[in-house]
Amino acid sequence: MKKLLALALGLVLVLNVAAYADVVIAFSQIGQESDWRTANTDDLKSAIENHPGWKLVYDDAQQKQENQIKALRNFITQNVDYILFTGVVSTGWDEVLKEVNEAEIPLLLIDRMPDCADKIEYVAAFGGDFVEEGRRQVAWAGEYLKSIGRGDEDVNVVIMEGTTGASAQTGRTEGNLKALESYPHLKKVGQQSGNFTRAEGQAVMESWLKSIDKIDVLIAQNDDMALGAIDAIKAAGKVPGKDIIIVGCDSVKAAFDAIVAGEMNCTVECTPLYSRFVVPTIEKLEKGEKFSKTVVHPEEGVFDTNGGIDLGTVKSIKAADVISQRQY
Ligand code: GZL
Repeated sequence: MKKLLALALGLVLVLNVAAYADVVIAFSQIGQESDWRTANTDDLKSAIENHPGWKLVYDDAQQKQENQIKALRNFITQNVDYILFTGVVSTGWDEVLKEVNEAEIPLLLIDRMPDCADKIEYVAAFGGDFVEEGRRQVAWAGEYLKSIGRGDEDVNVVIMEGTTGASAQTGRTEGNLKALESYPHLKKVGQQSGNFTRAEGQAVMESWLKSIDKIDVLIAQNDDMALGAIDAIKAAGKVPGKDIIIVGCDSVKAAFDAIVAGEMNCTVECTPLYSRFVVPTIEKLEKGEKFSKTVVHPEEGVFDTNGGIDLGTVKSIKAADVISQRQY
């Protein structure tokens, strides 16, 4: 009788533990280089940590690829249930992501795509259409200048690129340069990386202000670099948003504040809020649903001083009209 009781008790214990076994979701994050990245991290961490029965294993790589590779291998060793991954650069992931595949851990690509995406297995990918975002930045500048009667004036444009080799940088640069072909009066006089950070954006603009006679338009591939450039422009005694037209990307709150203050002219949206895609995908996977490598590019907006600039795929919205609704 005692043995039977002990057996029953053991069974209840095992069932109990099994019922509460967490789904372990590992997230290899690039770092904390920008407001966009912070919003992306906060959104995914809180959604996973607050989900019943889910546990987060998080790694901040401080923008170093070797740290991400180490983190991915640790996730494999810990035999986590899912891996979320966005790469600081696009190359150098083939081997470690194949190891993730061999470990049969479902991989979800967030934000940036690795170049080896076609050679590895992943469940789904969620990220901006970076080429279109780059196109929109230059098209906005071209259309804005036309709207203020400067469409036929040759103007000098500098392009401040994101982290060299990141898919967000390569995509936006492709979109920037392609769009310049449609606006022959926009003359590119500078192109340099500010590594997606405010400090480096300020440093690059400081050096440009010393080395380039006249800058009329700054295309900054994220808002943090645009805000750093604004600091440099003001320190040089020039008026940002007027002497130099400033177009950012990401649509973070600080950019809306700068636009409303008249120090910035436009920001092209690229949402960092991916939990709305990731959570339902994992919930479906937990129920046994299958996926075939879907890629989702969320629809985005363009925000500027006055609104109404038609970019073909989207018309700009007046930043002051929506600033109170912005979440990050
Ligand atoms: C874009 C993302 C970029 C942002 C930057 O999806 O990868 O990285 O534009 C961030 O702000 O650093």
